[in-house]
Amino acid sequence: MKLGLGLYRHMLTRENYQFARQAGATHLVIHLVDYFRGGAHSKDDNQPTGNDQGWGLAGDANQLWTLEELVAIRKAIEAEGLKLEAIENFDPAHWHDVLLDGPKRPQHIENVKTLIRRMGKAGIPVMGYNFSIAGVAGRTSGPYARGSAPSVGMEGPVDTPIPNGMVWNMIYDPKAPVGTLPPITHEELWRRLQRFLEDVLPVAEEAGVKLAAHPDDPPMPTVRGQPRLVYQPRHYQKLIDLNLSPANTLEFCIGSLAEMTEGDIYDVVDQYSRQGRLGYVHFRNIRGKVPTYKETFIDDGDVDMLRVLEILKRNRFEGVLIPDHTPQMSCSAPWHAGMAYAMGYMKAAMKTLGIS
Ligand SMILES: [Mn+2]
Repeated sequence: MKLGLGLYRHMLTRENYQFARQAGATHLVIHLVDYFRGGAHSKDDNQPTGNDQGWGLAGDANQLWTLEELVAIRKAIEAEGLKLEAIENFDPAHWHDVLLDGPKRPQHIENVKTLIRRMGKAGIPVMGYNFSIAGVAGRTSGPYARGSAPSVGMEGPVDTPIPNGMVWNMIYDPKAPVGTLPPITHEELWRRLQRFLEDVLPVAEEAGVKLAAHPDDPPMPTVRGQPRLVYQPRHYQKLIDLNLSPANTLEFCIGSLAEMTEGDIYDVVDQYSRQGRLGYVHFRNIRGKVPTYKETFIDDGDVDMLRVLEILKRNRFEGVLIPDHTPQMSCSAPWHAGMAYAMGYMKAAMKTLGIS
């Protein structure tokens, strides 16, 4: 097992690569979608929650991530002694009609295939994604964690409809006609996922890239009037069984799984790690269940993280663990301090269990 750190787009700097290495990381997971562009949250916040308008504007629909930029980022990361393990999340600008089954779907499937081929060429082995209409919406932020540390959570369901031109909590068309997205059924959303996997997984296999699916965050049956796919642990089995390609893997989020109302988190970790289908792991702790839960410091939630690690070890998980999100700490570098705390805990836990 390997220790990694996740960095948002605006954090892809030499200083942050060095910070990750200093905190014990050997691997990085990076975001190329900018969740902080023109939205309600500033870059200082580093914990996007957004409002009814989501995180803000999606990227440039006509500009896919280029092979050159992917290679340049990988090299800059390697220059600081780290490996680039994964990119997390597609930009809604590039694939919104895959999620929405809209008129641009053929072009958007080609976009996804192109991005995966470029990742393969650039030597980036995993693509994390979240097949969701509402995306990470409906969370609140506040002084929820130990010592009044700012954190995120949920305080009841959010069912405000999604405006036209928005998907996955980002605006891809600011000029869309006034109105809201019509609701669809759970079955329809599963059908869209199945088509996506059938179209893209053969390309991923050929490119040597694994797709890794994040569960719904927050894991509610519906958010903003739209269905969710993986809001109970058993839905992950359905996702794996939909397509037997070895490139069909999971971005296994302990936090989101523990927020779900069904299942025992240790059984869930055992069930999926035993099948060898974990792409990488979000190693995060929480307190409570949907629709009222809070993200906590890694040692302070409902989940015994050492026990989770023990199960992953027993089932021979060889991939990367990252802290996902953490509460922010009261100092001049709130995000970095929170991450350094989680990384130190994870490093010590791994050492205790004899994981190198
Ligand atoms: Mn996660």
